Parts: sequence; structure tokens; C-alpha cells
Amino acid sequence: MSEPQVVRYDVEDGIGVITVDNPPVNALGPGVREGIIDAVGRGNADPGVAAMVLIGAGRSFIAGADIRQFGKARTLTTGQSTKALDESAKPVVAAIHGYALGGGLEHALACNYRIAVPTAKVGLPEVLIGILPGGGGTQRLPRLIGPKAAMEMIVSGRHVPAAEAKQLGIVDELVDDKDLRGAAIRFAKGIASKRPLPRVRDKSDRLAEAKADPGMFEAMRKSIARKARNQKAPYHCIAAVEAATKEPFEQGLETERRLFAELENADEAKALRYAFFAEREVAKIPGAPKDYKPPRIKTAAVVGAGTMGGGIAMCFADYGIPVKIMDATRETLDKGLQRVRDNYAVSVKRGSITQAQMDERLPRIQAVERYEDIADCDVVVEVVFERVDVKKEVFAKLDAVMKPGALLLSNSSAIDTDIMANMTNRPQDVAGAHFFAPANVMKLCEVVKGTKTSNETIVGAMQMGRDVGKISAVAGSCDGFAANRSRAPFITEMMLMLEEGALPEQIDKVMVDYGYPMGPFAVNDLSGLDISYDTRKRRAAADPNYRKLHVPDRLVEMGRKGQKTGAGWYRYEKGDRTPHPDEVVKSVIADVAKEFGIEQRTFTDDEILRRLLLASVNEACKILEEGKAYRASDIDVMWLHGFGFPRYRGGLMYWADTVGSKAILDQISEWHERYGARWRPSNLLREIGEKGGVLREAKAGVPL
Ligand code: 3H9
Repeated sequence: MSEPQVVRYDVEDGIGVITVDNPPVNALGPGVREGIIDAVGRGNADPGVAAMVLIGAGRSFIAGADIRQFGKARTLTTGQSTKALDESAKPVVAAIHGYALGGGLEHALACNYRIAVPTAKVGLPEVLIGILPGGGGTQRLPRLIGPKAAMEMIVSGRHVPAAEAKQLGIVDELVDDKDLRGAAIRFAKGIASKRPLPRVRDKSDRLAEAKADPGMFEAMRKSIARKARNQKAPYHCIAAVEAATKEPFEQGLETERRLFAELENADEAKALRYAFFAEREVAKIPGAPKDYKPPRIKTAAVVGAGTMGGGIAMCFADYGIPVKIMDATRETLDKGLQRVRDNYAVSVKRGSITQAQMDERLPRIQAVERYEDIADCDVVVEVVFERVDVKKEVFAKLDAVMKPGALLLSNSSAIDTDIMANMTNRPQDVAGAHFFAPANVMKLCEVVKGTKTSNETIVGAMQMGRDVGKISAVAGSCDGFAANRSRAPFITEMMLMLEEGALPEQIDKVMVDYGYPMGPFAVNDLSGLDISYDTRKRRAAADPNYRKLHVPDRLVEMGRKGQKTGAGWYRYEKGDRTPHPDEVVKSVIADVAKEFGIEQRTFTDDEILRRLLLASVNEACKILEEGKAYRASDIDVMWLHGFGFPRYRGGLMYWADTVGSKAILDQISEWHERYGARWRPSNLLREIGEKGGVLREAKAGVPL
């Protein structure tokens, strides 16, 4: 049989070189496993070959199994190709660059030796897509580096840099990255005649760790309990590593296979696979020039040294980009910089960064007072006060000084991008870059496309987001853009359900049980009830039909603004962030209900969940219908990274499909009758729901 094209085999200097060539990331797609088995067979059969090298073409070694193939029938398993490597009578050296992830690392572990270039990364990230390493990874890695380190890697799914992999013992040698193939051939020649062949499966010394510390597995289960609630994969990962310490290798593989099979088609894995591809799809800009590569951002500026401006400046500094932060007065700048220093100091104290990292990052942020000082920056993010007149003035000034081609971005969370773009002679270079608070922590960067924004600017702004560790997603310009606009009805419903008889603690519990890290009322106490108060007042003044939210308004008017005032939706003891349900809130709710003649009733948990999420599903459909987001899955990405939506539930629209579009349309229609206009089903929901179609595949109804 001639080997499939995705795997090449050639012989150089007595060494058989097996090259996986399956762009873009050498996933173990159709033909790759077969190709590896075939090539190992050829190397063993050829008397002129003393050893072999397994290497990847292009930018990576092997990034793992082809995620698109899960849930489909497979002709061959990773277990079969790793077995071929494991049983090879001649030594095989894995030569790693780029990524060796999942099934990729599992193939490397089945080789006799592993060498890597210093920029390579290795890992077993299967847990992040709801499964476990199913090609022997849970059995080999503990034998190689000990069960504790293996369990940490497998349960976190993190990418381990080459230097650390060498220290852990995953990699035998680091080699110069200029000629990995040459280095691998030389290495292979050096070990070609060494016998017995070192095989990870035969190692047992590191397993003794588990005998010395048998409680390590239970301790791990306890340590992940909060984060991993409602999920199976992290626990199955622990169980599989535990099996490695208790069962002989072959039996351990059997256990791994059984546990893997339980996960592969579970709801959790399906939702996580969807999230993985949604995050890649979100980067694609319909209509953008093909293969357009925006110039790299080398210098950045932030105008406005408030909390948000400081947070955005930190994002650049964290990723090695020098940033100038500008404000009108020295005093505001000093305050802003002090806040940045304090934030970094807290991170050092918490251990999330080192003092050395802080010392490296801080000097990247330079305070300046004049527009001229930022003129040569590649990008500027405006983060001034949310007032149209102030924004207009800033953009006119930016237009006057910034070099041609600079990206002019606004962090506004509500103001129409066109208003700012129209103040310049280069509206095509103006877009929104809406970061979420705290900007240096939250992952989402919503890129807002104005009427005249060019696709090149959008691609550039998206790339900027990625360069500072964000997930960027495009929205059209409208009130609230796509992320906050889709979430607004959720917030309205959570407030209105109070008037009807639900309590903040009940609603919070439902959402935490569903998978959110915190309930929405506890989050609101953290961010401050007063923030939305002003917006509500503005809306009420502008729109006579605006439905007032009496309960939060009254709490703010009583001085209950959240944690910062010691009370909001909950009360707080001094110096403690634990929320305590409060009788005062109950009586405010009761007063409002009485005053407006609203009947109090009990809510089931399911009704609470549906009322919150379905309100947002309907709004998301309106957003798509109006062409304010490209795809339903983009809105899912926004919810995952902007609002802490549980990833293992896929996203808002993915979840909606688990309920069913027809059932959702029926429910929303019923609530439309009962509660009135705010529940009017969107046209898109009608269209999809009447056919029982799929919501998560919905696309913008008109071009963005
Ligand atoms: C596994 O191995 C199970 C085993 O235990 C065996 C069990 C039996 N499959 O992310 P990028 C595509 S589970 C299919 O933009 P980057 C991706 O969709 C797997 N496709 O690049 C995109 O396509 P498109 C364990 C994949 O440089 C393109 O490649 N492995 C896969 O920012 C570029 O991707 C993982 O979980 C895949 N495995 O990041 C690793 N990987 O251009 C998953 C990528 O059409 N992958 N694609 O949109 C990653 O984490 C990142 O892609 C990686 C590169 C870090 C490798």
C-alpha cells in the first residue's frame, strides 16, 4: 500500500523520517494514523534503516486528534498508531516543534525519545473539549513524570513550554530550532544501537509517588469541585490517572478506553467542541480581503486614564506592547498610574504574576499629556467619559494628530461608532473596541463596525484584540452593540421576577447551579447597582413606554449600591465579601409589588432559568435579524467570554437548541400574550421556530 499523502516517508543517512503533513496543524485526520503505521512498518522492514524520526511539516508537530471527527465512525484509533510506535523494534525519536497536543503528545510519548525546539509546547488539553486523552496519554504520562504532575497537566489541559517539559522529563533534549530535522537525524543516529529500547510503558519508578501519597486523587477532586461542577471529564481524567497507578499498563489502557467512550458523545463534550469551533469561526470576517494580514501593532495609546483606560493599558503592557496613556491633567494620570500599580501589586500578592513580571510590565506604560505625544502610535483606544460631546472632541483631535493608517478605536459601550467616525476625515479607520470590565481580566473584546468602517480596520482591530490575549468578536453599531444588548433583557427579567415573587438569592442559586461562577445579583453587587441606574434614568426620560425597574432604583436611592457601600442586593459584613440575604430587600420588593398591584407567586427553578435566557435568545435573534452580528455562534462566544456563561453549555444559542426552537417560540409567544410587547417574538425566531430549525446556525439577516 502506498502511504497516504498526509504522511511522507523518506530515508536520510540511515534514518527513516516519517513526516506528518496535514495542514494547518497536522491533526490526526483521515489517513494520518494509517500513514504512521505504514511508515513505521517500512522503517522496520528496511535493513538500511537503523532508527526513525517522527516529525511534523509546517508549523507544528501534531495538534491532536481531528476534533471534527469525534462522534463519527473511525477506521483506526490513536491507540493503534501509538501501539505501532510502541512496538517498533527500531527506536523512534519524536522531533517536536510548534504544538504536540492531545493525540500528538500521545504519539510522542509512544516514541522512545523526544526532542524539542525551545519554542515548542506540549500538552494534553482533551479535558477542554470534554474528553480525556484516549491514546494512552493517561497511562504513559504518569509513568514518565509521576502521577501528580501528570494529573495536574491532564486536568488543567494547559500547554507546557518546552523548557518546563524538559524539566518534567517529558522531553529528553532541547535542540536548536533552525534545523530540527537535522538535529533529530543526528540524535537518532546517536541512539540507534542502544538497547534495551526505553519505552514509557515499561517505566514504573515514578508510580511509587502514589503509594507514598494515596490521598492525592481525592485531594485533586476536592480542589476542582467548584470549577468542575456539573462536568464529568475532569473527574474521568483523575480516575484514568489513578488507574495508571493501580493497574498494569494494558488494563489501564482498557480503563482509559472505557472512560473515554463515556465522554466522547456526552452533552458536555458536544457543547465544548461547538465552543472550540465557534471561537475559530468568530475570527472570520465575511467580505474581508482574502489573506489580508494587518500590520502588527508595535505601539499603542490609550486616551483616558480612568479604571477602564488603565485596565486596557495593562492589556498592552502584559503582552509586551509599549503603551502611552494620555489624560488631560497630571493629577488624573498620576491617579490612573497608581491604580495600575496597585492592580499589578495585587496580582503579585495573589501569585498570578511575579514581581519580576510586574517590574517588566509597568515601565511599558508611559503617561503623556498631549495628543502630539501619541501621534505616531499604531493604534489608539479612546476610553474617555461616556458623553457624546466629549467623544466627538477627542476624535476630532485624534484625526488631527494620528499618523495615517493608525487604528482609531473607541471603547464606548453604547455610543454609535458613526458619531465618532464622522468627526474624522478617515471614518474607514474608526471602529469600536469594547472591552469588558475588568479589562485586564475579561477575555472579550467586542469590535464594533460602523457604517463606514473598512474591513481592513475590522481585521486589524480583531488582530489587536488577539495580540493582547482577547477573543475578539464583531458587532454592528446599535444601542448596547451585540453583547450587552443581548444580555439586557436577561437583566430586565431578573428584576421583574422579583416584583412577581422571586428573591435574589433564589435566582442567584438557579444560575450558579446552572454553571455560572456567580449569580447575577451577586455580580451586580460587585460591579455596583448605581452604574445601570443612570442609564435607566436616561432611558426613562427618553422613552415614555420604558418599563421602570422599581426595585433596583429604590435600593440605589437608599444608598445600597453594592459591596462598596456594604449593602446592595445582599448585606455584607465589614471586610467580608460573603453575601447575606437581607430582610430589607425583601420588604422593598414587597412594597413595590403592593404599590403596583403585582401578584406574588412562587417560581420553579426551571421557569427562572428559561425566563432569563429566553428573553436573551429572542433579543439575539433580533440582533441577527437586523445584521448587528455575523452569526449566532458569535453571540455565543460573546456570552462565554464576556459574561461567564458556562462553557460546557456551549453558549446562549447552543443552549437554546437543546430546548428546541419550536418550544422556545411557543413559550415566548405565550409570554408575549401574558406580559406584553417586550416578549414579542422576533421575526427570525418565528421563521426558525415554525420550522423547528437550528438557532445556533443563524446568520445576519442583512449585511453588517
Ligand atoms: C485528542 O487529541 C484526543 C486524543 O486523546 C485521541 C483520542 C482517541 N482538529 O486554533 P487555530 C483547526 S483531542 C481539527 O486558529 P492557532 C482550527 O479549527 C484534540 N481542527 O490556530 C482552525 O481551522 P480553520 C486535542 C483543528 O495557531 C485551524 O486548525 N488537541 C484542530 O491559534 C487553525 O487553528 C487539541 O485540543 C484539531 N485538533 O492554535 C488542540 N486544531 O482555519 C486544539 C486546530 O478552518 N487546537 N484545528 O478555522 C488548538 O488548541 C489550536 O488550534 C492550536 C493552534 C494551539 C493547535
